[in-house]
Amino acid sequence: MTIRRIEARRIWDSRGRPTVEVEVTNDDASVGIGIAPAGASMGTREAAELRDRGERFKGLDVQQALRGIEREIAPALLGRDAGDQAGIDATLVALDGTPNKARLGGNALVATSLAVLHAAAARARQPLWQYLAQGRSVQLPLPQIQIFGGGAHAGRRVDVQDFMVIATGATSFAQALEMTAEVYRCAGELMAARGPLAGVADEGGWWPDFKRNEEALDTLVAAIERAGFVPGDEVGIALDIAASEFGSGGQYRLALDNQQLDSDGLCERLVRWVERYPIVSMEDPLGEDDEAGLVAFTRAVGHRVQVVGDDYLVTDAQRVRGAARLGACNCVLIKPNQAGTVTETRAALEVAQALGYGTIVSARSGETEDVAIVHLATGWNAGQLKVGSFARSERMAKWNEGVRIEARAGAPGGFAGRAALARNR
Ligand code: 2PG
Ligand code: MG
Repeated sequence: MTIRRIEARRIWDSRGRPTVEVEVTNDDASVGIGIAPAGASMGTREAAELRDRGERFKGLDVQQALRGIEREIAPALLGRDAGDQAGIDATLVALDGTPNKARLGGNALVATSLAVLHAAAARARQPLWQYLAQGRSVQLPLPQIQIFGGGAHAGRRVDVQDFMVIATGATSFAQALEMTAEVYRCAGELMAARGPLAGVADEGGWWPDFKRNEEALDTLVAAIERAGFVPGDEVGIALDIAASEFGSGGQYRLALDNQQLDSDGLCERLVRWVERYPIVSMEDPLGEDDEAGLVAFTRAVGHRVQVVGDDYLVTDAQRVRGAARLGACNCVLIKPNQAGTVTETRAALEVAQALGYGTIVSARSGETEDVAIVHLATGWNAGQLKVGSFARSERMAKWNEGVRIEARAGAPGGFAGRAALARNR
């Protein structure tokens, strides 16, 4: 059974920006659709997006990426077997020919690669998660859900990017969402009570109308309690510091707190937060090039807190191996468009799992109705899933897909729960 048709088109993401969609049709008329998401806080080593530049849509149009798919990618893939994901992804990488996928574009490649994957699952007449699980016992992931959005997703209103919660007391995916829904609502009520409720940030979290970064943490703890949960025990805090966005060369500027910190200073500050607040997970605590800082932070708190590498590891198997040699982080954020193909994404995840690292499949701040990552997180048994907040349908579509998977058949292994959180032994 072979690929009969490949079509590429421009659609629009959750920020109203152009993005790439690819539709792959097999001989038997089964179809797969893949869509490229887009980040705002991006690691410098991510697969590069191909954007048109110029005046139109602030330079973000994707006509060149579409042309590359039509003229080069489609002719190379027609007649190939959609089930040969590794072979097809190797062709995509070779066709592009650059180390960072800049020529054909990481956006063109990831949309194509995901479309091929969907087409293969459709041909097998299986839900994507089941096609990926291949009979293995897999679990529904533990969700990490944003309550306040900050950093690059909220006009840098606060320095920290994601203030999230993890329902560590939940025993099912559905229950984790129920608990989070209450915390999200209570956080909104607290914001409204203390002044202007200024709307939501890019991923649907409440707009962070705070005077200090720690005020967000205090409010989050209050929201967890107001929702009737024990902070840390039933609902824990997860932060994405996204430190590369406010520092480089080991120097960091917390604009909201009007403080300049070096690597040790930021590390100490975050260790203090871990001691004072019910934090269970912290992502990108130091900048992507501050390897010594990441090692020091992991050494200090990695035994009790999950330390996640995003901008630092960019879903790259080689970089994950390097981090493990040094002892930096104990968990890897997995984003297909950072790698550029499904096969490279999976390689990063499998290397992380083999090294005893936790894994979190993650959406981007620019998303669509595409729900593929929920299936990747389940079928690959990643253990955790990060999608943004509990509002806006590009986010809710993904949470709802998890509810459907759980309600229909359920993953054979059940729900990953708090055991999925990584901690150094
Ligand atoms: C991140 C993501 C999602 P972006 O940093 O983890 O929150 O943001 O897609 O903008 O890189
Ligand atoms: Mg991040």
